[in-house]
Amino acid sequence: NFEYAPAPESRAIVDIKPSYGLFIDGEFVDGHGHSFKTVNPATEETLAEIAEADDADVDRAVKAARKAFRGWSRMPGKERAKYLFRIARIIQERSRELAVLESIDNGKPIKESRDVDVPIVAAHFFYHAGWADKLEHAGLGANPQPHGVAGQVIPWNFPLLMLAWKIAPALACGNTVVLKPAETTPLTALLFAEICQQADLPPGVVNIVTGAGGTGQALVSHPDVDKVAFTGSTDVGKAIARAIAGTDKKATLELGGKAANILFDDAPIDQAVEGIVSGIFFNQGHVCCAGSRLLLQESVADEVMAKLKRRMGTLRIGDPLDKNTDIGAINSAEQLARIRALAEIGEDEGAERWSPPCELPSSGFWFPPTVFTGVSQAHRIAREEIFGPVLSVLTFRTPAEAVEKANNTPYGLSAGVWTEKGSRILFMADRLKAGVVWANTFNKFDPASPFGGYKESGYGREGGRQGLASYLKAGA
Ligand code: TXE
Repeated sequence: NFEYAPAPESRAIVDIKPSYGLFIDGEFVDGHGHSFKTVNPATEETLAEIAEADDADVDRAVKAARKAFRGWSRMPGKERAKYLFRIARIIQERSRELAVLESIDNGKPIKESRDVDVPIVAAHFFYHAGWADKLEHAGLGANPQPHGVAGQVIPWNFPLLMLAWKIAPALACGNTVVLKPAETTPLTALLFAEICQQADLPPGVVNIVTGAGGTGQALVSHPDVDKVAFTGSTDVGKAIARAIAGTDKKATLELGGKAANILFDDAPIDQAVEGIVSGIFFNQGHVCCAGSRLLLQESVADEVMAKLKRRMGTLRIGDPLDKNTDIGAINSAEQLARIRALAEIGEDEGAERWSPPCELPSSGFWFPPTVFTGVSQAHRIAREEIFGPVLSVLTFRTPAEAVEKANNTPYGLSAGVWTEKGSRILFMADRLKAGVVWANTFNKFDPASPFGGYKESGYGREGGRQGLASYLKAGA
């Protein structure tokens, strides 16, 4: 089921430079440190050489953000709104370019970057532009104030979307930003920097420092950063919490997940199978809220598994720029190694592994859609975030058992419930320890809906009024 259909015309609409500097104080500047390469995960081709910001570069960026804070925070909200609306419109105008670049650097299918990521990115800027002159309604008193300089570190799974989740509310509230994109996906953040220039955003309001974990560490622990926002692994989230302990920095951490997608016997099964498939295979499963555990009511388990396997057999894996592709490339060799290792552990622990027959490209990083049955709660593939296209299936008999199994994880980011019974949706939503519970759908996002976790999935909310409040201090 694999057809390789390169789309050179798509590749041609992006202008990837051989090397990139840092974006500080409204300009691209050279870093003092080393550089690193970003590669196309579908081909392993080097795309560009990227500056690695060292401590002095991070300090320069924080100083630029501090200098810009004075003017930006005092600017009337309706003026800040104009800049955010302008950025949102430019994102729409340059949406094809952004989508293609995102797919090239990240490996995700173009139909996802084009129809999901980039439209939601624009929606985030529009939504927060609307808030910029209405902050007195954020629920924090008549005159809430921004924190100051926000140091933001984001992952590689939704490079532009995570940037929008972080930058749009920060700017709407009058903060200035230094953002570090992930080392494997810096290109769209650097294109966003160009968009800031195009929108005439005052210099220093947004600064982009590229680099790996060391750059992120220097940023979050910089003494002049007032607010830290991080999305990434639970281990790094805990390290950041330790690094800023004892300071007065505010922090929001959005970490891993191991969501249960729970299917009851009265569910609309065909619709549910679509939700299960997109729940785990969307974005190659590189999704913190992915429905990576499927909980099936025993009486329908065989029927669902038969339909699920048939549907998995129709998924097309391959060139991210082919608009028919359903599953693109795994973002990096490191992530592929992690997925492979956990899948092997699943087999060693006795679960049954199945993938549809599929041919994988010979270069690049690929993993077939995979399902494990016969999984018990003790198995590592039922407990640890795999962050790849791998689904672990468990069964249950009663709603209470489903709740117990769904909550039996250190994480608490999301869950899905499939049932025709409204009362059962309420029963489950009330008991599931998850920041979001979807009913008869999965992976739905809206800028007005707060998103965030319980337990080791982190703290704080992004999106909606609650997300906005995390960028404000209570006022008079
Ligand atoms: O994450 P890291 P990795 C999970 C997922 C994945 C695993 C590892 O399970 O398999 O994490 O991915 C920066 N101080 N998630 O290694 O390292 C880093 O440069 C400050 C879930 O890529 O957490 C990057 O910009 N920053 C997740 C960002 O943190 C540091 C999304 C995330 O990278 C740092 C990604 C440090 N000490 C991975 N070390 C989700 N919640 O969606 C690294 N970074």
